[in-house]
Amino acid sequence: MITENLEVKTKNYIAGEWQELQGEGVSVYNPSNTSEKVGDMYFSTEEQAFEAVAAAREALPTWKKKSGSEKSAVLYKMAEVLEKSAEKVASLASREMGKPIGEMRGEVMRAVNLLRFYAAEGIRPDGQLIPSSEQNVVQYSRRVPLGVVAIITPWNFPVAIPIWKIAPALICGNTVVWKPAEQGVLTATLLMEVFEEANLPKGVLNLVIGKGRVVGNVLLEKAEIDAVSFTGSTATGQRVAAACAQRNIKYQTEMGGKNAAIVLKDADLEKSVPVILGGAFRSAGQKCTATSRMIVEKAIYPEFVAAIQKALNEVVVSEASENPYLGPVASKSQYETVSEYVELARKEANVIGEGPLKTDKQGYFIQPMVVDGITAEHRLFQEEIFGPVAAVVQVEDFEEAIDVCNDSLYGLSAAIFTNDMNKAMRFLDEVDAGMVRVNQETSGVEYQAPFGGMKWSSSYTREQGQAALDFYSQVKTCAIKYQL
Ligand code: UN1
Repeated sequence: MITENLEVKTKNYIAGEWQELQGEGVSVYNPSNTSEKVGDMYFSTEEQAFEAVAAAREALPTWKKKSGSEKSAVLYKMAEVLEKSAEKVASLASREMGKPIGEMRGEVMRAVNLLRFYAAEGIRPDGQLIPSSEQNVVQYSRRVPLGVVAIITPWNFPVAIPIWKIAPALICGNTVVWKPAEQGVLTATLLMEVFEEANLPKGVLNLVIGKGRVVGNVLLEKAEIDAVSFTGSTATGQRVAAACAQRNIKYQTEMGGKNAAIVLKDADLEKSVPVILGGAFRSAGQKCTATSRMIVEKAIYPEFVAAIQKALNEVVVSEASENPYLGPVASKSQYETVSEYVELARKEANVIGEGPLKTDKQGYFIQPMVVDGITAEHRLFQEEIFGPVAAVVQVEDFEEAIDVCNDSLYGLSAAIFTNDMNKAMRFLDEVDAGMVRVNQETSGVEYQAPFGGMKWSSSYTREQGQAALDFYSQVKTCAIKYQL
C-alpha cells in the first residue's frame, strides 16, 4: 500500500494484476513546494494499452450479465474502501496537483457520494413499458450496456471526474479502460490500489497510464472499444469527437468554458462578491466551470470594483497543505500558460486588484488577479485561461449583460447576482449555458444533477445524475406477442 508522504510510482492495473512500467521515468514534484518530490511517472507502451482493452473485452460478457444488485454491491464496496482511505487519497492528490487539502477532501467525499448514488441505480427501473398498437403484445424498452468504454480524465479533479465516469459506466454493465491525465497519474495509481480492496472482478476496471499520443491514440484510433468519455481541452475534445464519429462509436466530450457572472445594480455586493471570487479562484481557477468573466451593470460599477479590491486583499494564497483559499497552479506548463495571460493583462488591461501571496515556498503560485479596461472582444474576455485571472466589463443594463454573456464560443455555466425575480427568470431563460444559476457561483456542480455545456463546451450529452445513465447505455426496444 502506498502510504502518505512516501514517493510513489505509477503502475498499470490490467485484468486484476499490477503491471510495472518500464522505460524512462519522469519525477513529479509538489506544485506547492517544487523541492519536494512526490513520485515518479512511468508510461505505457502501445501494447500495454491494447492489453488493457483486451482485458476489458474479456471481462465484459460476465459483467454485463450481472444483476443490478450484484453490480450495486461492488460499487457500494468501492465507496466504503474509498471513504476509509479518503485522507490518504486527498493528501497525495493535493501534493500531486496542488489543490488545497480542504478542497481535495471535499472532492474525495464527492467521489464517495457519487459511488453510492450510482450503486443505488442498480436497483432502479432501467426501462419503460410502452403500449403496443397490436393486441396481446407486451412492449418495453430497456437500457443495455455499450461494451468497453474508454475513460479519459483530466488532472484538475483527479478523483471526482474519474469516479463520475467510472461509476455510471460500471453500473450500466460496461467494462472500463481508464487513462488519467499525466498530472494525475500518481493519484490514479493510489485510487486503483484502494479499489483493489473492493474485489472488483478481474478486467472490469483497468488503469492504463500513458501519454495521449501513445495510449490515447490506441484507444481512439486502433483498439476495439465501444465508447469514449472525455473531459479536457476543447482542442483535444474535437479530435476525440472526430475519431469516434469516424468509427461510429458513442462519445461524450466535456470541454472548456468561459463562464460569466452577471452583477445587476440591485445585487448585495457584500454577500455576492465573496461568492463570485470563490467561483473564480478556488482551485486556482482551474475548473472548466470557473468564473472568468464578470459583467457588471454601470450603476454599481465603482462599488463593485471597490468590493473586489477589498475582498482580494483578504484572499490567502499559499501552499496547498495549509488549506488556503488558493493554492498553486498544477504544474510548470500550467504556470507558463497562465503567466502569459498575466503578462497580457498587465500590458493590455487595467489591474483592479491582486491577492497577496503568503508563502515562502517555491511553487507554481500565481496571485489571483481581476482586470478591467478591455472590451468584451478582447482575448482575456474570450479565451479560456484556466487560472486565477478574471476580467470585468461594464454594461448599460440587463439586456446588454445577456448579450455579452452569450457572446462566447462556450456555454458551460453562468450566474447572475440579483434579487430581481423577473430578471433572474429571464436570465435563466435567455442564457445559452448548460448550467445557469442565480446568486450562486458558476462552479461546484452537484453530483445528482445533470452536468454539461452548450456550444463548444460539450458534445451535448450530460454527465452525473441520472443523465449519465443515458450516455453509458443504449436503448433496446423489446416486444413479445404472447398469443399469435
Ligand atoms: C465543478 O465545478 O464542481 O473539469 C466541476 C472541470 C469540470 C467539472 C467542474 N468538468 O472543471
